[in-house]
Amino acid sequence: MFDIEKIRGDFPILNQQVYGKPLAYLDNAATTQKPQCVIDAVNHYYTCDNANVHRGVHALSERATANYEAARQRIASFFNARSEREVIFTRGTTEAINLIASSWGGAHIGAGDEVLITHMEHHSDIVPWQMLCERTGATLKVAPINERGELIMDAFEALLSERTKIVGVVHMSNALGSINPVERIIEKAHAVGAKVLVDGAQAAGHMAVDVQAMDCDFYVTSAHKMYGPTGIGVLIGRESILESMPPYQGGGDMILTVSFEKTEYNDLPYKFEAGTPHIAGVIGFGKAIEYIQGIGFDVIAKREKELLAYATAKAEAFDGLRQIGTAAHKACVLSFVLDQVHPHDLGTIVDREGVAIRAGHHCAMPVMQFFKVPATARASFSVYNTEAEVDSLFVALEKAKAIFA
Ligand code: 7TS
Repeated sequence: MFDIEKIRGDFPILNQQVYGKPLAYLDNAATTQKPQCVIDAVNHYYTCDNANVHRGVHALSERATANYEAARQRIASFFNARSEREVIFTRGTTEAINLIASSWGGAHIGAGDEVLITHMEHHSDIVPWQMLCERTGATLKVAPINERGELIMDAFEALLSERTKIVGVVHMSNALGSINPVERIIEKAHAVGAKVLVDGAQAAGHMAVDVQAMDCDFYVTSAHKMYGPTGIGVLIGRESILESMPPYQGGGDMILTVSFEKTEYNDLPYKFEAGTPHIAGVIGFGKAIEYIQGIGFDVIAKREKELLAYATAKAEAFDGLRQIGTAAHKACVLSFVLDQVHPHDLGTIVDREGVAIRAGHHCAMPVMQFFKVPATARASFSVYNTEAEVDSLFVALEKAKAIFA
């Protein structure tokens, strides 16, 4: 049985007022809130176990290392990685994509090669590829989207050729909510010999991801969008590919031996984890995954689908509101513009009503350019949200409309 009061009780931050109004936190695509168990896990690490990992001989370091590696195991099994060797901790999605573009791209991309992305990528799946192309003389190709905010598959396939070396595709768009047919994309890309990186920053907290079934080469995501801490994320890569890649950064922990003549790199996954990692973050990430598993994606997805349907029906009935992103297959995101009200003004007015949304380009400026809007207002939902919070949003929108009428 789904017990919303129990779930909301897990998130202490939700129980507060802003400007004298109950908080309605509808900015989950930017970052989700953290349940008490994640806060406690981070707190416990610093209170009882704080020590560096992989190097100490003392009890605290052994405990810290055991908890750090247990989190890796949990995350490996959550994403169905082939082994923990495929699970590399990064600062987040952004760093993971930069790691691939720099390390894999640096080794495999040259003049005349092509990198293929889509028009709905987040800047973090655009700019690292632009930097790579600038460095190597490769070309960045962009697969188009339609007016609903869906990838045009025929056009995507037509852009694939033996020149395509890697495809970067977002699993779920943060600006539109569109969910891409990643399995089909991967199958088509592999048919021309291209590798595929899937940006799972938005998707991984909302749906089960099985990297083996998906058959992606790289899957990347951020813990903070799945109830975990900020500053920590993961790159799951195919072991054979990771083995062939040079390290991204040099330093401690990523080596076996160092001399001035020759340095021997460490095995996977440590080869890509230079320096003292975000130990508390990893432990908190592991706990966040445990929290998700405790509720289950069947429950989470059903609840979030209900919320999106409820909000979408209200949006359709709202005079002067234009939705940006109406894909047949979408989740959790209601992006929109209101006649005569700039999204930033909208964001500020609804904030005064206790409703937290995001207004802006959502680090997806090409999406804004496609829809010919400077920005959108975006409400994004999580399992702990309620229909009453959606109602608060629409009451606040009515106020904004009245102010600007
Ligand atoms: N990719 C997608 C699809 C995203 O939504 C984001 C963050 C990133 C990559 C980057 O993740 P990071 O954890 O490395 O920053 N998206 C958003 C958002 O929509 N609002 O704030 C951050």
